[in-house]
Amino acid sequence: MADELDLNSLNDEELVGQMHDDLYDGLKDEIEQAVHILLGRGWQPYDVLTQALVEGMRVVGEDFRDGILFVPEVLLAANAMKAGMAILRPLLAETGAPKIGKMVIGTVKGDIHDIGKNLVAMMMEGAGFEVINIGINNAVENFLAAIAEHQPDIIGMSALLTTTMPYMKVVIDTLKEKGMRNDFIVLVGGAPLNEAFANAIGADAYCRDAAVAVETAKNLMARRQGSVQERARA
Ligand code: B1M
Repeated sequence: MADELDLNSLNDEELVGQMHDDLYDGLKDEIEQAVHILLGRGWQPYDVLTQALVEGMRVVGEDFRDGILFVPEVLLAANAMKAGMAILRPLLAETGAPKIGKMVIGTVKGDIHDIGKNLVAMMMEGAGFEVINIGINNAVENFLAAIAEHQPDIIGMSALLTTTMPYMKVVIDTLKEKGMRNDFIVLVGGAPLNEAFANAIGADAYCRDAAVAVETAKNLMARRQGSVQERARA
C-alpha cells in the first residue's frame, strides 16, 4: 500500500513511476511529498511538472476515455495533480524580469476543465508574462469584463470538450462585432482542437501545449511590437 511506502527510499525513476500510480489513485498527500522530494534532489520544477505530473495525468486520461476510470476517480486524480502544481507554481513563476506582456486566460462557457489552462497560465508567468486567470465556464461577458479591466495583449481560451470548443468562435465573433478583434492576440488550446479549427474560427494561433503557448505568445508579441514601431516610424 502506498502509505506504507517510504517515498524517500525510492530512486528517481522509481519515484516518478510511483507518482504516476499515486496520481492515478488520487493520493494528494503522496504527490505533494514526492514533488518536494524531487525538488530536494535538484530536479527542475519544469521536469517535475512534465515528467511526473503531466505524464501521470496522460495515463488517467487514457483510462477515462476507455471507461476504466470514472468521473469521481478522475476528480481525485485532478485534485492530486493540482496539489502538485500548486507547489511548482511559485517556482516556475520566479523571475525578476520585467513583464513582457499581459494575458487574460479562461476556459470557455460550459467547460469546467482547468488543469491544462492553469498549466499554460503557470508557464506563461514563468516566461515573464502577467497572467489574469479568469477560471472556468466563462461566457463572453466574462472575457469582455476582464479585457476592460486589465487591457491585455493576449486573450487565451481553453476548451476540452468538442461541445464547448465552438464557443471560442462566439468570443472571437463578439470581439469582431465590437471592432476590437485586432487589438489582441487570440490564442486557443485544448485537447480536441487543432490548427485548422483555430484558423476557421479566426484565432491567431492554436497552441498544442503550454510550451508552444509560451513560444507562440513570445513570437506574436515580438511581431506585434515590431509593427507598432514600424507604424510609429512611418
Ligand atoms: Co473530462 N473529458 N469530462 N473531466 N477529462 C475529457 C476532456 C475527455 C477527452 C475524456 C475522454 O472521454 N476521453 C472527454 C471529452 C470528450 C469530447 O468532448 N469529445 C471528457 C468528458 C466527456 C467529460 C465529462 C462530460 C464527463 C461526464 O460528466 N460524463 C465532464 C464534462 C464537465 C464539463 O466541463 N462540463 C468531464 C469532467 C471532468 C472532471 C471534472 C472529472 C475532470 C476535470 C478536472 C479539472 O480540470 N479540474 C476531467 C478530466 C481531468 C479529464 C481528462 C481525463 C484530463 C484533462 C486534463 O486535465 N489533461 C480528459 C482526457 C484527456 O484530455 N485526454 C477529459 C491534462 C492537461 C495537462 O492537458 O487539458 O489537454 P490539457 O491541456 C494541455 C493542452 O491541451 C494545452 O496545453 C495544456 C498543457 O500542456 N492547452 C492550452 C489547454 N488549454 C489551453 C489554452 C491555451 C493554450 C494551450 O490558451 C492559449
